[in-house]
Amino acid sequence: MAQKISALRQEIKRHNYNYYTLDAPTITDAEYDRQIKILRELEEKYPEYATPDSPSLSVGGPVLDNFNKVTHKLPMLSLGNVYSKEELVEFVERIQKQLKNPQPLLFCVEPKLDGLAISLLYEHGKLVQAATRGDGTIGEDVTYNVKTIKNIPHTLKGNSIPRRLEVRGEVVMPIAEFHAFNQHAIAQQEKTFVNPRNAAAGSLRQLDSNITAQRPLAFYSYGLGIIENGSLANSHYQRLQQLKAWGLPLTKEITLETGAQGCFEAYTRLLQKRPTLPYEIDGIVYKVDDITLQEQLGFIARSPRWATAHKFPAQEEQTRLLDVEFQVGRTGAITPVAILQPVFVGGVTVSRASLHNADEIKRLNIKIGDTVIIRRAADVIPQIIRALPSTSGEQSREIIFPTACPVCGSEIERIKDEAIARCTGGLYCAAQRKEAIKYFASRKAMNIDGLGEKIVEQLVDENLIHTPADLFHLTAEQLIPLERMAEKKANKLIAAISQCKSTTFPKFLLALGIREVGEATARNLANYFLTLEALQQASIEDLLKVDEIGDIVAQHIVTFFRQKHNQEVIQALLDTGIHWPEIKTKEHQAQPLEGKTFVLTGTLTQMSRNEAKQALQALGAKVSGSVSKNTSYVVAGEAAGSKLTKAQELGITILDETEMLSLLGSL
Ligand code: 5U1
Repeated sequence: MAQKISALRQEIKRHNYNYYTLDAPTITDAEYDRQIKILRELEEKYPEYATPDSPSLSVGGPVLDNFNKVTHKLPMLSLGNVYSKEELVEFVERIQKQLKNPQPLLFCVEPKLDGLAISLLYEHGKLVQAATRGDGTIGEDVTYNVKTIKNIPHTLKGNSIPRRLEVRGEVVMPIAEFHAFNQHAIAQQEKTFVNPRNAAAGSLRQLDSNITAQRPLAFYSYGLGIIENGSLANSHYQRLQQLKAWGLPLTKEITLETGAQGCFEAYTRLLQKRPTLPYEIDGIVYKVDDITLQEQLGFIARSPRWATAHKFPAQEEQTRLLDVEFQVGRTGAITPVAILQPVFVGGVTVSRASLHNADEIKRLNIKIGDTVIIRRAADVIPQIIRALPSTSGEQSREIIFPTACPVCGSEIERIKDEAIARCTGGLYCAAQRKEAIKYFASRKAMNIDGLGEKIVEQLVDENLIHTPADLFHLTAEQLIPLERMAEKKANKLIAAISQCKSTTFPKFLLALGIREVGEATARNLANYFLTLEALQQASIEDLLKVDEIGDIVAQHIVTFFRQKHNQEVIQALLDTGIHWPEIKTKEHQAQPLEGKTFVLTGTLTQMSRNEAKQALQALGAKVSGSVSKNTSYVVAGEAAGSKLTKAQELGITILDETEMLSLLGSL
């Protein structure tokens, strides 16, 4: 029986390879499904023959509470962009100059898939871990989900596979599968996805991998991370071909091109081919093919100098401007919003677009009834870029900016030299109250789980709350009559409101919604003043001593704390029992690099050596001028010389600038 099961597994794996990697299936889907079914039945009957890499396990793993974090040993970088042939030529010339090599360079050219970047770690040829890119340094462990993607091999095939091998690439939902999935969802009255990218991301971030298993995802490799105990070709193109030989999927459109001209021709070809490709792409990637040259070129910030993405032109569509609504924001800012005849552009249906302010309306010279051009580049909010002049005729109607707030009727003021017009109603204005409370409850502020926008709007409309402090006096009985609110949900929300009372000082400060005080400023303020009382009493001069606070922000802060109703709301919030742990003074702050000695060598590109020294010292590190066996890390910038060689001889850990920055960022 063991032999029969093993043979069936081999056969199914071969079909997977033929179907997903070679795009050349040799059996029908129905026959494939039948074989999987037989294998599952046999494995159930004979559990003693179960193996962890069985193709039957490609569907489903345990349901998780949340994803574990994975630190990428080598950061997952992002790509710089070029948008024109001129910028491409400049990119190539820059490289040639740096390499002091006027000869035409060879580039590996690949489609840039519009999906989700992922890292696959193979040990002894077995897939042991899969992680999302995350912030480039820390991603999420999505191993169970990735194992359900049919064209990802659980075991590599062939010879000379490095002992550890990290493969990087993109997970996508192919366009045809995306449409089929959505059609099915519509028929079942289930949620649809707005575009293939969202579908891929949403499917991969499921805690239940059985759900991921039902989503038609595919993976395509584009590079490597860690390579241990193995040698690979010195050409990026050859390395990709080697991945293919080991069973990893590649896109079909990868080519080798010479110089900027060759790259541009590939760009033109791919742009033409774009509508016929099975997956969505948003550009093309050019990579210096020679790995030694890549290493010489190095990185700038979090992008390699040896590669760039050439974005395809943003996607544009035309539609009609049906009306303009005026929205009132948290700080009273009045934003004109275009109401559009719905139009499918850049992968989503767009029916509204911000017109930003009165100046923008003037600049665009648009009227209600005009035909307008909407642009929605990948991942960017839709924009009206112009009106078509021929259609601005008699039926068009002028857009009139209101002089009174559309929500509370208060006067609208526009401060000289400011583009934004504001309602002067303050917390008298229901719109501002709603936005202030939504902001207070938001994830980055007090993080009240379950207090969505619709609930806040109802609570304000029903006069159940006027300020954020009122949230803490709500009862489940008051919530139950609200729309789509049952007893269980109401109790859960009351518990979440109560739970949020335990917070941090920066989050509380952020939640107050002081103008221009975002997360970073709130953190700086908290670290400087340590207590709310000290901050409340701060003068403009005191505030200007805080990192990155200028005149305008300082003025907003002072004005905020001076206002009586703000003082009352703060007191009411504190009276509910909101509290946070004391902030430690600089001297008491953790010194995570205490006991470590760093040596800086070579030229750093993103900060001066002195800045790097100060940043390291601030975390407790010692920075020395010479390498010895007591050195913990050597940070090697560009053109590092004898210190780097000595560090290599002594086996000391060497960090490049990017790795040092991620280390600093992670502490
Ligand atoms: N095809 C392709 N996409 N892509 C994305 N190659 C590629 N390379 C990338 C990224 C972010 O980064 C490496 C050059 C580091």
